[in-house]
Parts: sequence; C-alpha cells; structure tokens
Amino acid sequence: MTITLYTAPTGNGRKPLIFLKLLNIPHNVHMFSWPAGDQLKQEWYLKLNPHAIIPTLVDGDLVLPESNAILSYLADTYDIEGKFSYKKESEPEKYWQSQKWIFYQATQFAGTLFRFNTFIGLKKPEEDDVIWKNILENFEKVYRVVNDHLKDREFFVGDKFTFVDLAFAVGHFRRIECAGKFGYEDWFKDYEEKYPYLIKWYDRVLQVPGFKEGLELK
Ligand SMILES: N[C@@H](CCC(=O)N[C@@H](CS)C(=O)NCC(=O)O)C(=O)O
Repeated sequence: MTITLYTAPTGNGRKPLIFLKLLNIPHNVHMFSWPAGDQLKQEWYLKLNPHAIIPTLVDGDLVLPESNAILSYLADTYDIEGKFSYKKESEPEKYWQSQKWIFYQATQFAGTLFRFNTFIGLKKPEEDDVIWKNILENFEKVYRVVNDHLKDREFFVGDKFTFVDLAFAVGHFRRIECAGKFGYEDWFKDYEEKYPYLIKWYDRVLQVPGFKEGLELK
C-alpha cells in the first residue's frame, strides 16, 4: 500500500512529516506551498479534507486528516516495537497519558498558536487589547502547565521520546518561528527564565536523531 501525506511547512503540517521520517516508513509527500491560498480548496483535495486544511494522510483506503490523529495512527500501526510510543495492551496507563497530552497539544497548545497566527494577520495587537491579552494569557497558561509537568521528567510520558514530545516540540518551534516572522519576539523574551524545564526538554528533543533535520523539510 502507498502512503501519501498532503502537507505544508507549518506546525501541524510538520508533525506527521517528521514522524514518517523518524519511523522510516516509505511514503510520498505532496507539499503545498505556504501560504496555501486557494490550493486547498481544489475539488480533489476537498474530497480528502472537506475543511480545506493540511495535513491529510492517505494510507490505502484510509483518508485521515488531523495531525495528531495521524500521529496516533502511525504510532499504533507502524511503531510496532514501541520505539516512539506505548502500546495500549502492554502499557495502558502510558498509552492513555499519551492520548491526554496529544489532545492537549491540539486543543490548548496548537489552538492558542492558531489564534495568535490568525489575529496577527488581521490586526495590529494594539488595536484590540482584549483579544491579545487573552492570547498571551493562554500561551502563559500552556507553557506553565508544560513546564511544571517537565520539572522532574526528561520527556512527556515515561522515560523516552515519543510522538507526544514531537508534537509539542514542533509547536514550540512554530511559535518561535511565527513570533519572529511577525516581529513579536519581545512578547516572549522572558520565556527562557520563566519556563526553564521546558527549554531544557526542548534542547533534549533537538538531540533526537532526525528531529532537527525534520524541522527543515520543505
Ligand atoms: N486540527 C488540525 C488543524 C490543521 C490546520 O489548522 N492547518 C492549517 C495549517 S497549520 C491550514 O491548513 N490552514 C489553511 C489555510 O490557512 O489556508 C490539525 O491538527 O491537523
């Protein structure tokens, strides 16, 4: 069966792209240029992803949008030895902790990043303090939760790097990339002091063979 990933060099787009590489699974990549404009609204793509967003994985008859669903699917199906994941049958607690964090990554972490990117494209921050205050407070909340969690741990779940670490680390990288692109690094300048455990964990993730190179894929 042929696996094809429809994606782009964004946070959500890079997550499955990097995981396919780390798992060493043969696959094709359909890379949309970014920003995608109307490319995602073409009829053939809407059949795969009616919401007109990337990424989407096609594996034989299975059509799977949603980056974190794709990570879970790839882990369950192709990470047979559990190199980057835990198996429900043998380690149910770690499996469900992974599920909890992967949902949290999509809803709270990536969700806040999505609002940041959307509003920054629409309005200058000064023009709507309420929205900006809320976005920045949400970033603080998410970073605090993650930092506290990582205080006594090397990785999110158990003692190894998993697809959960991958998802958060890609999100963190994207946050830095977008703040830089729009010229708002200043808003986050005290994050290194405020969230030291998260910063140390991120350095650890960058050492995982293939991860750093994966961030450069275009
Ligand atoms: N929850 C979805 C979100 C996907 C998403 O927001 N994709 C963005 C790029 S990161 C997109 O395709 N946006 C369409 C556009 O901006 O035209 C996932 O995790 O896959």
